[in-house]
Amino acid sequence: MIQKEILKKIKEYDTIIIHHHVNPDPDCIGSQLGLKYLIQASFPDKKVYAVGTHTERTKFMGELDVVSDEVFPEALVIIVDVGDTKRIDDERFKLGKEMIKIDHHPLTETFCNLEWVDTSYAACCEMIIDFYVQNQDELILTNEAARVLYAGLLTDTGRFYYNSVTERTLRYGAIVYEYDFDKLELYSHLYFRSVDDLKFVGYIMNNFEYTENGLGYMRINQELLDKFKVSPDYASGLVNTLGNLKEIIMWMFFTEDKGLGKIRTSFRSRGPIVNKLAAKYGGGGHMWASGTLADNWETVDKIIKDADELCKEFKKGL
Ligand SMILES: [Mn+2]
Repeated sequence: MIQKEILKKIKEYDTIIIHHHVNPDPDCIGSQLGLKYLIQASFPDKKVYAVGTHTERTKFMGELDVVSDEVFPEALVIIVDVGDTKRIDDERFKLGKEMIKIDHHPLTETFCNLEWVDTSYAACCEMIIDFYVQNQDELILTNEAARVLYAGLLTDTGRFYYNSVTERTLRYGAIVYEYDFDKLELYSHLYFRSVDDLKFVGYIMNNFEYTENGLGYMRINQELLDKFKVSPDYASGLVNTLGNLKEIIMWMFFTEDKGLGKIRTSFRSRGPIVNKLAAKYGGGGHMWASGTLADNWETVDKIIKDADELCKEFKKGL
């Protein structure tokens, strides 16, 4: 069983470095820190580091570590919630002695000694909980681990709502929920928003565009971000504002990100499969939820055209 093989490998190393993907979401940080806390509590002599950069949305989850280059060559590197090398935060992952990947996205690239890739998990945090469950006799789950793992489960499943949720997801949710952490405090970080933020949502509701084929989309440029004083992080996280609409089967958000010098693109769907389209433009993800970074607004126009075509084809097939 791969969960046991991974534990065996962890036991062989004194130093473990865990990496997440660029622009990490709560599931990504939850699985990274959850795994770190789990290993640390179970093997206090090991040095376990979580590297990379936080986003505004994930800072509340816990501190990340600063690790110098010399630490890598003797370390076991574990990569969570990301399938391809170009999306891994902190490229020093390559310097590790051995690498393990734990991911619930469709497989696009194989580059580790040990890869646990399984799309049947609704969240990478569900995989980390499974890793704990399968090795319960040797691992200690703490309150702080349970807290971040629960955060990842909530966000990657839309609070246990998406069709990726299984009976296992709910059971594993119950396992971590039982632990002693402040649920209200957690929700306040994940779900509370400001009046400015809400007004921005109102603007989206009044100004998104949609086609007769069932494609809905919103373009959010820098001017708009400045006007409503919201970050690209927050804005792109609002993509599901266009979900659950009778007329719309696929919905997308295009958000300018000055820091990245690109336009963040999110694809969501309850019909056409979107990850192939994301891959065509250099991205990837799940069948009904994926994303990419577009270079400019001309590329955005092309993506909209392709997406609309996909919707049209899909409707023909119904
Ligand atoms: Mn995830």
